[in-house]
Amino acid sequence: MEKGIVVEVLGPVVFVCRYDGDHIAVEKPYACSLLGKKYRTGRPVAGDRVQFVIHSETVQGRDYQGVIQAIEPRTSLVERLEPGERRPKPVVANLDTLVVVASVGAPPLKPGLIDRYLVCAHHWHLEPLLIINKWEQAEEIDLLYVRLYEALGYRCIMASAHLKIELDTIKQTLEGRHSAFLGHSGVGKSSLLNELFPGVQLATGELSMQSQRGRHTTTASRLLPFEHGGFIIDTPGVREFGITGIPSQELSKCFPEFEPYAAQCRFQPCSHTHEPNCAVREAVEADELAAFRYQAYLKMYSEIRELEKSAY
Ligand SMILES: Nc1nc2c(ncn2[C@@H]2O[C@H](COP(=O)(O)OP(=O)(O)OP(=O)(O)O)[C@@H](O)[C@H]2O)c(=O)[nH]1
Ligand SMILES: [Mg+2]
Ligand SMILES: [Zn+2]
Repeated sequence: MEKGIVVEVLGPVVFVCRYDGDHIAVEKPYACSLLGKKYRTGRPVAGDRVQFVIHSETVQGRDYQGVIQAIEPRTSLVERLEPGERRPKPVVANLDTLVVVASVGAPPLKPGLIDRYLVCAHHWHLEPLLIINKWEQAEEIDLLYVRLYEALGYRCIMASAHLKIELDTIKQTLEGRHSAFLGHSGVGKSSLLNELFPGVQLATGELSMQSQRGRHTTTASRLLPFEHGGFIIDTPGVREFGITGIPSQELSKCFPEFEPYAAQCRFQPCSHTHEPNCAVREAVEADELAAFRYQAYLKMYSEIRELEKSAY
């Protein structure tokens, strides 16, 4: 039996490199098959640690070089709900750092989406990092948002894949870490990774002229190992990110700036939506808390409540 890490999943084929917990072997990944529905965690995703047996066989006309025997327990799992879906879609596992990639210009900076990823990072105790790409197109409003996130304690790197700005900072920050690039389609996740990992040629896409949105160029997550340890996983971009797996009463803990106020609410617990003498709402009204963050909270809260109600 070998220990490995899942670098990519393409349909029924799970690509695995050997991994001793420290170093990912520099090798062509083994194309592995799955043992039916035998895994408690469901299907493996990029970042999963697995046990596999190296063994050649042909199944349904496909050549495999191994079989996955078990998926090891996950330390974290980023999952999302697609619009209209009920079942969460797992995206990546076992991160220690969640990198939210956004862009300015096209697609424009979307704080509402950034906040969803930040919530996810807090829930799983992942270190958040914000990368704002295409910074050569930044306008005043973009800098304003960056300053707000920085004031909340989030580290922001303003970068440009095209002009090769801040690429060394990104590399130095993420080397040795287990991270993934998550964000809206078309912000330049794959473009940045092509610059950070010479020799890797991820597909990158044009923005559609009509909508100025990304076109979902990346369709499967792909793990890229650093030479001296750690990795970054490229993930397919989204248009929306439905929160899943976070109970409504835990949501406000994922907004760290609410915490000092939440302790002073009259009702405990307080949902900070309608209760009288809610210190969080009062702080928003007094401009002590950023209104856009509170709006993001309310939106996510009502979405989660809807799901919770319909689950009964
Ligand atoms: N102006 C500008 N354009 C960039 C920059 N980086 C990437 N782009 C362009 O943005 C578009 C989308 O880039 P991708 O790397 O495919 O974006 P992505 O985030 O991987 O998109 P998905 O795979 O769909 O999630 C391409 O046309 C890139 O050339 C940049 O720094 N500045
Ligand atoms: Mg991509
Ligand atoms: Zn409250």
